[in-house]
Amino acid sequence: MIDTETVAPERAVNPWPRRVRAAIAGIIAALVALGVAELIAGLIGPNSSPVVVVGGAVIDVTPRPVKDFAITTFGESDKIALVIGTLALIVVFALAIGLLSLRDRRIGVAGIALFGALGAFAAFTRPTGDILDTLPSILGAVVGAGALLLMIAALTQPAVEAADSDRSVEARRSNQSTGLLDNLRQNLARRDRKSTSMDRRGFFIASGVAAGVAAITGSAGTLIQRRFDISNARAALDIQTPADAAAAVPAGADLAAEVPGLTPLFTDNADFYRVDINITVPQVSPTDWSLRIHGRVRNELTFSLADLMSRDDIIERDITITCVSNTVGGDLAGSARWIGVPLRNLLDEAGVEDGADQVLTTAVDGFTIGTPTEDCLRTENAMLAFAMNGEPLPAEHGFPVRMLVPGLYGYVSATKWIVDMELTTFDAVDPYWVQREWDVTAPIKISARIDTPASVGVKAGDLVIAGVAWAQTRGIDRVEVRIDRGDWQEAELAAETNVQMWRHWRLPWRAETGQHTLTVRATDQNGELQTEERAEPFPNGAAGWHTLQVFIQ
Ligand SMILES: Nc1nc2c(c(=O)[nH]1)N[C@H]1C(S)=C(S)[C@@H](COP(=O)(O)O)O[C@H]1N2
Ligand SMILES: [Mo]
Repeated sequence: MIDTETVAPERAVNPWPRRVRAAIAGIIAALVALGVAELIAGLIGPNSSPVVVVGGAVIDVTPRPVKDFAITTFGESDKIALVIGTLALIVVFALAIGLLSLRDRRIGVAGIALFGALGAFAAFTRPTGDILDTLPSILGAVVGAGALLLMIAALTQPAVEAADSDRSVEARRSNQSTGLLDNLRQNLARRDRKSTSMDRRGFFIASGVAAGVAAITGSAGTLIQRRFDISNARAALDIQTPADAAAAVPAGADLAAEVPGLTPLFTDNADFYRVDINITVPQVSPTDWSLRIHGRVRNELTFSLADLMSRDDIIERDITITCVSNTVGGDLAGSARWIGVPLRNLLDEAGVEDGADQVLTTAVDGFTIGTPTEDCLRTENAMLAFAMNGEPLPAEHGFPVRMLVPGLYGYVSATKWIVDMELTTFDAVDPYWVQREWDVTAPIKISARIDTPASVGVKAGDLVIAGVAWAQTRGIDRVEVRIDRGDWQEAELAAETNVQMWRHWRLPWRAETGQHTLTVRATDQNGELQTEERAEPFPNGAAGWHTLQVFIQ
């Protein structure tokens, strides 16, 4: 950095010009503010951390095309990308605040106050926010501003006064006798001689202490926040296979062992795609959890987790779920063995009133989903699930309870961390994504994906083209593959697990060296052929045939 402000002698002595130190002061002040805020958030609750609330607010107001871009570009890492982007912005602002403070420290304080106000506003306006949640941002900003003032003072004050109290007392005394002007002259002379080394030392002490405060408060906050972690409570839950267990997977349904590169029939929990609006994973205590069913019902009901888990109508089913943001050939789909309570039974107990056409569910993250009441009542295996592949639901996938309605995209059916179910109408309320212009109802479209061979690095010879196809609730009837400009060839369909699961398919291929184009299309059991016409995910799911360019060596 080029420094034009400092005088030549200082530059000669000090390798870090004043502006650089001011910028560092800005960054350290920001870290102090964030550290203190994390500590307070540790006392109040993780949903009051400024990083979390500001990130959440940013996600909420991000225009749809940007959000789509983030989900498809960064995939699972969209949240990490957001956090890194936010931190980069904070660093730039903090640098600017430090530099401007050198000119006028009121600007610096105003800058930090603005940040604090933003954090407090975001915390208060979060769906789950209240006035207490503004404290981390406010207190963080106050302490951060104090740290900034101390560091900037060390940079700009005549250091000799601050450092040498004897002299300043003497100076004050002489003030009275010899007058202000003389004294000023003396001071300036001393400052010329000493300021360089002294303000350096003062600054290093001030910034070192501040950095220490940031580190201690930040790590203490992170440690304290661990007490909100539910992993122990989750591990303590005992998942039993219910009497109404999933049907055995038929022989020949799973081709993954025979075809390298093919997606497993069941997705490991650890590999399961995750899509939601949260930066951090909501932590819901299973003992505190309850679900209220209310609105246009005859009997308002409340269930605890124990209530649900001890029922005698529990089912276990294999279901593939899919995100509406999945692009053609994308991987925002996964299959699991779920255990839960049939939604129909719970709604019957509540007694749905006529005309209540929307089941509006709300989660702890404030997210809302609207599902047609008709689908909740009629779709086989629509459930409130509490287990996934033999374990309690992972925190990422909605622990302790989530909703599943086979055949509908996640944003209209798959409420994770669900706590509230209100029977209402579509006219009365728009849920989260509908407010952002996605379609009100969204059945999953017929899809087929080529998993293997890979686009590059494959040698000529006898290969297998294989993948998955899904059309939940209708089932897959046929998969066809076209190689280059050839005719459509019918692929071998693996045995069907059930109509709510995706299905493996494969086609042997004698591949010759060169570039080839592979295209796949599926037909569902209603006889409907997957449309060739391309559609983007917005507003109700991507469409079109998956096409893959492969280079055979
Ligand atoms: N509480 C909550 N539930 C949610 C969401 C969310 O943002 N918050 N996202 C939905 C969307 S868009 C999808 S595709 C599925 C994804 O479920 P998964 O992360 O378990 O794969 O969760 C749904 N349930
Ligand atoms: Mo989704």
